[in-house]
Amino acid sequence: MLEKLKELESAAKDKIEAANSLEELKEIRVKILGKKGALTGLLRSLGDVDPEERPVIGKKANVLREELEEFFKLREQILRDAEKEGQWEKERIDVTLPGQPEQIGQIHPLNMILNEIREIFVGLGFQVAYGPDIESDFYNFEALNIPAEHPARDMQDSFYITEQFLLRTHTSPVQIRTMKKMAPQLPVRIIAPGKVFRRDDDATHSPMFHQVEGLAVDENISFADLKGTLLLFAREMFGPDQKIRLRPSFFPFTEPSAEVDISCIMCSGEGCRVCSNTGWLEILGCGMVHPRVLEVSGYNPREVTGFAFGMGVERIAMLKYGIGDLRLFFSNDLRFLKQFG
Ligand code: 2NM
Repeated sequence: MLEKLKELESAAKDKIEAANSLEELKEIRVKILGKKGALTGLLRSLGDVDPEERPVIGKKANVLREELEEFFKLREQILRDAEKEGQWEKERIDVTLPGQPEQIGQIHPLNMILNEIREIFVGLGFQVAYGPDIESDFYNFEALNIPAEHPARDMQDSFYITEQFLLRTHTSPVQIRTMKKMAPQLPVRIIAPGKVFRRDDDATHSPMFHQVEGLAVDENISFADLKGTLLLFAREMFGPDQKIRLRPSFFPFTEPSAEVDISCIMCSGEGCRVCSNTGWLEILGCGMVHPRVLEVSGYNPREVTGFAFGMGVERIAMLKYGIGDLRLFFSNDLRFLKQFG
């Protein structure tokens, strides 16, 4: 019996020492000190022992139990400390590691172009004006001399909110609002940049795109002023050797009206794929403000005249950066956007 106790003692101590986790230690404890554990079993079989030896062996067994309890406690403390240490180690922040570089963005290519356009016209004395994206039928069409039968007024071509309100199809309503506010003060020199909306969707048309429209109203504003302003714009935007060409056109809100071409920026007018061998690229529309438009805006068309123009920001950006699909501007693909840093 004594032998058995000795064996149990050394085996138990070895096992406790070898336990590598609190869980393992718990299992060992059950196997030794539990109800069906080795030491418990030994104590139960005390009845088989010689009555004289019983108190001695009983005492030894109890001392061993206490000793083992102490052993378990010690090992448990060691394992607990180790576990905590491991957790700290895992959570420790190494302040000497290099930092994560901050992903800072950059100006969107459309805003880069818009900034350039704005700077050019601000340099010519124009101010920047804004207006709402949702417009009334009056500001978007009526005041601009666009008759009720005009196709732009059709549901097929514009986004209506109600019968009377729609997403603006151009930024011209901003010009009307500004003139109405300023009249009869002179001069008016504004550009109106912003989002516009039309029911169009392909590689060169998006249902939402950006326009910059310009307007100058004063005494004696002539078509020559318009042409000079646009030539200067073309030179500042596309280079000092730029030429422009005006072709007669039609807009309900200007008379006369013209389309403006610049000499092709790919081939300098030689003729290439980009300009369909014409040597010219269309970049904007313009004209002298229609007398009716001046009138509804509070100016006397017998006393003042004005010129106006409008351009698509996406189209200018596509030409200047050589981009083939306008939808790239709105897909938020960083591989595309990062090329303009
Ligand atoms: C264009 C072309 C020609 C234009 C006209 C006006 C207003 F309000 F003064 F009548 N604003 N913008 C205009 C004229 C716009 O875009 C192609």
